[in-house]
Amino acid sequence: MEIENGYKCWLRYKNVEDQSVLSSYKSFCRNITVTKTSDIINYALDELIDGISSMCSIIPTVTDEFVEEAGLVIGTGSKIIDIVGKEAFESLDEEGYMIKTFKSKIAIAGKSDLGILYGVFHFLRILQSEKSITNLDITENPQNKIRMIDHWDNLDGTIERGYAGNSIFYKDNKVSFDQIRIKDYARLLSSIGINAISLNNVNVHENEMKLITKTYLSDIAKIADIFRNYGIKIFLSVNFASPTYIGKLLTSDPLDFSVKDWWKEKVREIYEYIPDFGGFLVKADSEYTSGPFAYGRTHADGANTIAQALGQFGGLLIWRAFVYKMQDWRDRKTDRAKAAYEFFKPLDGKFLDNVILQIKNGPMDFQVREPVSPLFGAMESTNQMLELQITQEYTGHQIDLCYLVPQWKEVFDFDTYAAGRGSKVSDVVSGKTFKRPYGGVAGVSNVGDDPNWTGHSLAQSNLYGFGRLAWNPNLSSEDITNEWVKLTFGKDPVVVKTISEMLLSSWRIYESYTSPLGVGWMVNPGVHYGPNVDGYEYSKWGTYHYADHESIGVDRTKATGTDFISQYRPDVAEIYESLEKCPDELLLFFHHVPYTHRLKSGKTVIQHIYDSHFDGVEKVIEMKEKWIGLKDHVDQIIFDEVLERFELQLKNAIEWCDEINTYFFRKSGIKDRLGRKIN
Ligand code: GCV
Repeated sequence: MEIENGYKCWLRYKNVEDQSVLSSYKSFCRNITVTKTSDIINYALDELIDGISSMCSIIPTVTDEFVEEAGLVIGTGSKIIDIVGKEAFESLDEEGYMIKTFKSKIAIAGKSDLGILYGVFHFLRILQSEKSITNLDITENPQNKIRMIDHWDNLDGTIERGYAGNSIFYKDNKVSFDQIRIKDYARLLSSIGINAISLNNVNVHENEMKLITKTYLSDIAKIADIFRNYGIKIFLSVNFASPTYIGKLLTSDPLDFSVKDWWKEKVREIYEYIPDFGGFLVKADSEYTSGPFAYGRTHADGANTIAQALGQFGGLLIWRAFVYKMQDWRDRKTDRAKAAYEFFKPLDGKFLDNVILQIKNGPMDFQVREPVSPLFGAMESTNQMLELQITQEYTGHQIDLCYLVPQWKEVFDFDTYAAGRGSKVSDVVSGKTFKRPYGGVAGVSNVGDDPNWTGHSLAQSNLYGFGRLAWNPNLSSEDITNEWVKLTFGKDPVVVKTISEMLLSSWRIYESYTSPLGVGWMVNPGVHYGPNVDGYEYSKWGTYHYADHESIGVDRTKATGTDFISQYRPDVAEIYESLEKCPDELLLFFHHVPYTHRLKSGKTVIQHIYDSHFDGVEKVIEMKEKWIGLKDHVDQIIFDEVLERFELQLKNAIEWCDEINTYFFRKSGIKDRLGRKIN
């Protein structure tokens, strides 16, 4: 038997166990008719044949002609349209697909090759779940045009905020990759609908700046060749000051004609190597990166110059809104949370149509709990993309289990009121709310060269869930979770129930021992793992909790605080402004309150801090025990390696509990109502 170490992730294609299901699969899958050929279709076909032979132990015959016998029919054209119905087919988007059973045939139809590939992956997902295929009638269109993975990989092979080994693209300042591995990565990403990938860190250091030079472009083009077969376009992060650093110009001023020409020429050169190049991703004027401010220009000036160059070839410019300034911890009026809105809102309508503003989900920085950024929906005439962090920087380093789909769902479902009630973030970023030409979702990758891709095997669920939500943000957390567990571990009900429950509760468990009531930032500086209550308190980063002996939290109200709250639309602002209405989990993000303040839960703030930390430790113990109960149900390697991580997680949770509870007991002098041991 093959030893499973997690490499195949959710594309394991295990033998179908249910015999009646298997015999139905065999009869439908024995013949495949393909009505079209292209590279993408050939790869789709390979995947289908591999999947079917592995799951059903038959090798299907493939023809390009319609046959009388039962079988799968894949592609486009009149005979397929007859099966799926003309009207329904016409209504498909460019990347959409239909899967329909008609008598003894199943058609997988799409308008484009990519749509057909996505349809094939969906069909394989159905087979993997051992569901009936006798009556399929599925129509799917992606809700977001751009569904992107952002790698923070450096040329030396390290990964910024990477917790699963080194880069799969670079080593020792060279592009260096295993073709099979990249192909498998492309398969994994395409199977969840990803269609764009940025290949390097948004912090573009000296070496990585040269990725857009001849020295590296032919190698980057080789990576693009692999991803292209799976419908994934390549993007690169570039340094705003490239004209000066690699072009040797005297300036990188975006309004200077030599700079404009330099970008045009650079882009032209890139398209010679990669004709379908996606575009650039830019982090400018942020955390010491170069940007337009150095030349007295705005971010719109900066973005438009580069976008114009890309526009000649249909390329996109993704510009990050993660811009803020360093500050003085003594200054309680300046508020980092306000920065992105203050910089970008006045620029609404000033960006070219191929610029997309990429906004982190929260106004600070991927904390365990933050409110949704008020910038979503604030810019009606600007394309917007949501940036999520799949890699677990503040959420446990892929040591602690923290499944982020429930967090992301809250973000997608958040009502911005941007165009009245019901203007969800998902509709703003898809472009629907303001009828924008572009929009989508990007996730910072959690992948490295560890055998199982993500370090913690269960962290694969975050990558999977990200892709599924980027395709359709209306899917429920429960459905995505269930789907992932079954594809990865099989149908065993004990496994499905246990792992699903574990995943679905894990974010709140992590929150309970690390970030009470939305406070955030009580982590070890730089590392962002493990407790350090005052680690960021007296720093320049704008990341404070303001705890004293009586009270804690950041007053961001209009009445008495930084007035961050006014950046939200009035219906939202009213809720956050009011102590009574503000949800408990965000209380300390928005308000500075005494430890004795009573929450909606009925507990005081201090008692909540004590309880949630003790409770967090208990819950981690329970998760670990439940995992041990799965010993004979999951693959040995995966079992051992996850158990090891649970042991580390427990140590971490105990550390957090002891340090946080002790800190606040010493600070406040208020005893735990339940008299538990606090040092
Ligand atoms: C890529 C945070 C992280 C940095 C990251 C930055 C960003 O500050 O700690 O590692 O840099 O966000 O998103 O640009």
